[in-house]
Amino acid sequence: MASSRRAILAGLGASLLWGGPKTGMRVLSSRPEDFEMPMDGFGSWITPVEKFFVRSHHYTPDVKLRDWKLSVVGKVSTPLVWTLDELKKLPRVELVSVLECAGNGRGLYQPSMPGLQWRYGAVGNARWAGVRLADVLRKAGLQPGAVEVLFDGADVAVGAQPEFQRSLPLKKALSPSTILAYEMNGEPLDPAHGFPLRLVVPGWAGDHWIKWVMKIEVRDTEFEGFFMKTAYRIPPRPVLPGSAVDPAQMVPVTSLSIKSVLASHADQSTVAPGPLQLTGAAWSHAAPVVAVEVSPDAGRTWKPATLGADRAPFAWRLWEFPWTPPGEAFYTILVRARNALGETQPLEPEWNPSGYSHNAVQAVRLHVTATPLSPAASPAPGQIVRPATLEQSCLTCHTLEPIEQQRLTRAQWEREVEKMQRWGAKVRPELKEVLVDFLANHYGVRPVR
Ligand code: HEC
Ligand SMILES: Nc1nc2c(c(=O)[nH]1)N[C@H]1C(S)=C(S)[C@@H](COP(=O)(O)O)O[C@H]1N2
Ligand SMILES: [Mo]
Repeated sequence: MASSRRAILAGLGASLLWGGPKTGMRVLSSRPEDFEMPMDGFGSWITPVEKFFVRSHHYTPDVKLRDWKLSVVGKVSTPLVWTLDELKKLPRVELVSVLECAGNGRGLYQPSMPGLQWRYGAVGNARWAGVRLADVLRKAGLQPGAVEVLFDGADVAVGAQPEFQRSLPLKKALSPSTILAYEMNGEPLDPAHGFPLRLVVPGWAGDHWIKWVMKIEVRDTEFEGFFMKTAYRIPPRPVLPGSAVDPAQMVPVTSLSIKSVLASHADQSTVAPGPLQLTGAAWSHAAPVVAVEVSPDAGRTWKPATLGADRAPFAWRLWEFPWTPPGEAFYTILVRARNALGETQPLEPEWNPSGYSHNAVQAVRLHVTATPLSPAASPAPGQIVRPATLEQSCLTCHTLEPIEQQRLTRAQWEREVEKMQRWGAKVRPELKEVLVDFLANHYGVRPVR
């Protein structure tokens, strides 16, 4: 597939898309595009495309429909090569589902680990329309011995970075809710979200939702690529925070965890006495959310929130909780959700080496007072003088954004620089120390609260 994909990319020379951040989004990287949904995105049941988070390991490919075809190959009796119009002749399926990145909440873990520092907004809820993957596979005819289905998108790796390719076990691929979507919220997919075709795997973490799908390969052996065997894995049981775990000892992140977010009020904010409306969203995997509970007193008492009327099997549920603080005080408000299996959220995050699946109960501390303190003057931001080696070695494939959000120890920075060197970063050996010192001094570990 690499050859036909490269042929498409060759047609556009170096003009890869750079859509740029959308209003209100938190930019974790402008290129590759990694944008986090602002907290007000939790205010509507369907997340508008302009607010929907974007997570891309490579640059966004500029796929032209006239060049695009879907091929289905491997352990099938009739390999297929289809245009989008041909694909659209299969029955149309629509569903509303949450899409959440496995790394959502990584920035909340202590100790901190390298990776994009997502907080709450690497998640959204959209209406997807397309065809069942099972219908496509049936047209091609599965051969005996098929065990999994591998997907390849039109995006290409940056430098020597591993290619983003992932597989689904056959059972999940054949699930009636697994679809190849060509529409999001009633419109053709946006380029950042996988135009013209993406995989939708309701209930499973976002890394399974392959964008810009061009090739589907039915396999009789397990795919061993980097994004299956090294990335997106989690220890089967919680480990000592900060420890390293061999990927072979870990299992793939599959189902989402039960989770709720309080979005209406920011942590450590100040409000005047009087009635408040606390609101947010809650979601789970295949088992629906049945309750959201709020504790306005740091966990002593819990009361049910009211769930919104909009619901669908894999969608999030909005919730609201009217609350009048009983007096001026500093309140710690906790929120937790429960699903139909009785699963609920842990009070404390369970650390894992890559910072996946964060679903600990969120605490929002509110200062209720009629006489707010005037905010302390924030210290003038120190002018950071960047060594020339940073520009030359690091700011060629991406900007400073993915670097400056990290809080890593010197040893972690050294490993990060070496990883980038393997991907193609050119670091002069005599300047490596200077570079690592700079990174550790400016983007070092956060002070513990
Ligand atoms: C050959 C291109 C290239 C160069 C040069 C490069 N990077 Fe990267 N880097 C990438 C790509 C691509 C990503 C995004 C990876 C992803 O999202 O999966 C990335 C991501 C990162 C991240 C986010 C965390 C992670 O590991 O994904 C950090 C931190 C980072 N780079 C640091 C650096 C530093 C420091 C340098 C200079 C020594 C550097 N990069 C040079 C390609 C490069
Ligand atoms: N081809 C391709 N598909 C991809 C990715 C990617 O980098 N390349 N990122 C995955 C990850 S990790 C996530 S969380 C979702 C994000 O989808 P979104 O950008 O539409 O929100 O896409 C997935 N599909
Ligand atoms: Mo993700």
